[in-house]
Amino acid sequence: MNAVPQRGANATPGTRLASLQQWVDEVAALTRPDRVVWCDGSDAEADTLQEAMMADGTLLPLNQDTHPGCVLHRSHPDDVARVEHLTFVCHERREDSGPNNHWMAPAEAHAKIDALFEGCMEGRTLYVVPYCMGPIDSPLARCGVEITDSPYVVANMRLMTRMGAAALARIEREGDEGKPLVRGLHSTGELDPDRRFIMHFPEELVIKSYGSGYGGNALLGKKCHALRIASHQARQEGWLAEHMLIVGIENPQGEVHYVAAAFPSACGKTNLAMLIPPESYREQGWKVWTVGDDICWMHPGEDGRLWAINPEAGFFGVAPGTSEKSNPNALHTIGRDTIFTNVATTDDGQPWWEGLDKRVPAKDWQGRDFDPARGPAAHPNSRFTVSAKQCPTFSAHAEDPQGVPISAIVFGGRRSNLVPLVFEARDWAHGVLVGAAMGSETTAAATGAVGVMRRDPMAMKPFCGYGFADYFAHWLSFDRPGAKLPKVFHVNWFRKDADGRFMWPGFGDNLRVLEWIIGRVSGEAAATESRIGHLPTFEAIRRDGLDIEDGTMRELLRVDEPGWQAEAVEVAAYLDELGVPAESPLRASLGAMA
Ligand code: SAT
Ligand code: MN
Repeated sequence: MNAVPQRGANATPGTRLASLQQWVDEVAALTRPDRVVWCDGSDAEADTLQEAMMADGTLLPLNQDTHPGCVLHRSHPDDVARVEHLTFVCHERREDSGPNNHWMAPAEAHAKIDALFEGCMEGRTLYVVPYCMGPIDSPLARCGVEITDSPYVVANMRLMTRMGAAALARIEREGDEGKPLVRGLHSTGELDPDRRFIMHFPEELVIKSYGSGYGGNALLGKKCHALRIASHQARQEGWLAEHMLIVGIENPQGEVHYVAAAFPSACGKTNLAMLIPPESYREQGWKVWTVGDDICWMHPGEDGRLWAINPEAGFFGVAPGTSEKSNPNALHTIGRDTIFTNVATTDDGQPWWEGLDKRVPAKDWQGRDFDPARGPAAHPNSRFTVSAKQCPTFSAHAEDPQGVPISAIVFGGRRSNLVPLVFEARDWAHGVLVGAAMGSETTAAATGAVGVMRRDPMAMKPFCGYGFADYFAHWLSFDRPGAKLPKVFHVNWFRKDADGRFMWPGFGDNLRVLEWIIGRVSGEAAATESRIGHLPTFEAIRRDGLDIEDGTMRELLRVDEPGWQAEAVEVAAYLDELGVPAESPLRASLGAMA
């Protein structure tokens, strides 16, 4: 056994940061790889990695005439999604992880997963991936290092983060200043669902992930670092790490308002982040700019406003349902230099998924001849990984080191009844309550019953790195003298009529609702009061060029009093479940609603 292997011939020479070098050496001694490669993020390195993955079948070619630079990865069929039941948040004290997380004592968790890591990289290469979450020169950005034995993970991290030499330089500089670093260790292991764990140690800023190569389990910069670990750091340092898209809305006067929005999965987050205005709005000069589609870090600025960055550099989006109608910007974005995972293919080697178009695919996501009797051709959670820079609406300010100022925070869910198209919270505490009470009905995309309401506070249920009661208290703490907080709203694009038809067209027409929201921020848009907050007046949402009857619009903006009283009872019970104390301002806000 060679305890500490030599670095590979074509590897960069490691780091001058002794603590980092020591950790990498320790991990190499535990996992026993054949080679250690320090990733520099260069094109040459990416090309070499891609060639090797093409040669061993990790990546498959796609039609280069129609999709230049695009490749296909087929994962193990048992490794296609995040695994919440195997995901642990290991604070020293169980109560710090809250009822919203699976917990294991840190010592036990380390012992359990380290036993799996022992010798797991024999015959493999250990890649050291230094990365920066956020623009490389941003004071709001945070760095990490992921060690992985998966070249597919390296290729994805290169698109999703600022990875390589520049990140390592920042890490070394910050190391000199004694700043902390997030360390993540990942191995695909045997891809055996019985030997799989995703462990987080917030107090140590450590992540350990074994047995999965899937995005949210394996690209440790994403949910593991940028949400679970970062939410814990943010609480300590006075900022917010949120599961939110960031979008800039430009009005005909050329003013841009930035909106951050949280939705549970299957509510069209990526579509909203890349919205194309309806024709009549386009003619007037309205524009929508994409800053991020999944994660938002917000810091209070010296001016009292919240300033936000997107910590990611790319999109890891769900392919099925993406089409010329639902999201032309996304389709354009993924026309080149994209990694597709678990999509189907046409007979001429183009990527294909349900909802794309009317063609019939040749091969399904597992590479078998397509047979509709076996279910969808593309896996329902099939994905594209692509650089955000390729998005036609990518904001010119997305990489501003100071971030963008947030005018409004929007919460939303899929609710077929009760919840109006849009309402505005009365104040910050009420807004936090609206986020805490967020819920969505399950869709066919997830396993289990369809149409069941699941609460998912701020869309953070699987991602909050500490207990929800403490998380809400942290949110409430931003309301302090001098703060100029964004207004908080709730939207619901998914109301259905008695015949089960959607009442609101959604997609680009959602800009009509965003127009009212930013109108409220600038003090121009009209509202009426209700027990659930401020609602648009009947005329306040523009309907020019839209075929919606008055009665439908009235229903979309109606407050169903008995229905909301019943909802308030359920929310109170949910807050009890999460351990929200009786004296929390959330309780008073809820009282005003009931
Ligand atoms: O499944 S991931 O966590 O990788 C992506 C997502 O759920 O947004
Ligand atoms: Mn997400």
